[in-house]
Amino acid sequence: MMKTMKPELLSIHPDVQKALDDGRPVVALESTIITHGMPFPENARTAAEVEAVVRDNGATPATIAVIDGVIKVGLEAGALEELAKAKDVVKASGRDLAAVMARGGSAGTTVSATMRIAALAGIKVFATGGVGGVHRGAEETFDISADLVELGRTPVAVVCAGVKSILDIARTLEYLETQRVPVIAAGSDDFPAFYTRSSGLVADHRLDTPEELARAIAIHDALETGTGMLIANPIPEADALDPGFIDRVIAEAVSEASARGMARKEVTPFLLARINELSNGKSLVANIALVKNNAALAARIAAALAR
Ligand code: PSU
Ligand code: MN
Repeated sequence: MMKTMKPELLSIHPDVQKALDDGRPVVALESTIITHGMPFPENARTAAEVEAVVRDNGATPATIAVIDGVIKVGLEAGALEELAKAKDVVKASGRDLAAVMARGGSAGTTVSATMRIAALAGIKVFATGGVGGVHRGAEETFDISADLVELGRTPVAVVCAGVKSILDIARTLEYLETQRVPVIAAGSDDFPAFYTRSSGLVADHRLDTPEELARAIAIHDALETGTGMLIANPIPEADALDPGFIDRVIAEAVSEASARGMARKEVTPFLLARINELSNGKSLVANIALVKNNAALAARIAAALAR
């Protein structure tokens, strides 16, 4: 499996390694959501709670990050807390890993980097909040997340709550179609929009149970297309935000970002922080709820896959 990554570069936590060796379910978790997606201390609390949700639903959590030049698959509680507090960590997509590791640095891993590492470690299911996508105005800025490219070439199933309307959702779905990435809504006809249960766009496919989703992953794997899968799990009804309210907040944040000339990897963290401020923390509460909801579904899918 790990052909080129020596243990001194990629270290798998013994609990995770044992679960993998025994064929028990494992769920990968990203860390940019901790380092750049949420403020301290909510980020630290959420990271620990998400791991607990994965365990409660029958799987072993493997939070992935780079610590002092080493990729960690599965973090100790102390390391998670330190990462959540740290100010000098890099937001690493897959392309950033080599340079950060070469200088012994630390990084939160985005969806693209976490997928790559999960694939190396042999983990098939990954839970997050939202994936990156095609940004609004991408025809001018060319801002398309590396997450989408990775989904097109790394066979890991990513459970998310759809795509935020900081992005151009329709174009994001077009890109995923071109990249041959199956997009499946869990228990819904519509593709969800992160803070709300519907983006107004119909999802390509709907499957209703963890067992069906696991079957789809197994079949997709057998097809050997090499692509990932996007499983879009709508935010629970009780936690969803009012669409009119959050749309106004997002529009304001997006226009501030472009007025300030935000570009490249700064765009998404800036928007998330601004949306949290402009919504008086409501977006963060919703974000935490949907991540836990995704962690629970991912654990159930991983459990079904292991059976
Ligand atoms: N969306 C969120 N929270 C996040 C991110 C996206 O609601 O924390 C992070 C994820 O790690 C995702 C990354 O992979 O942002 C995408 O960044 P970019 O748009 O720069 O590709
Ligand atoms: Mn970008």
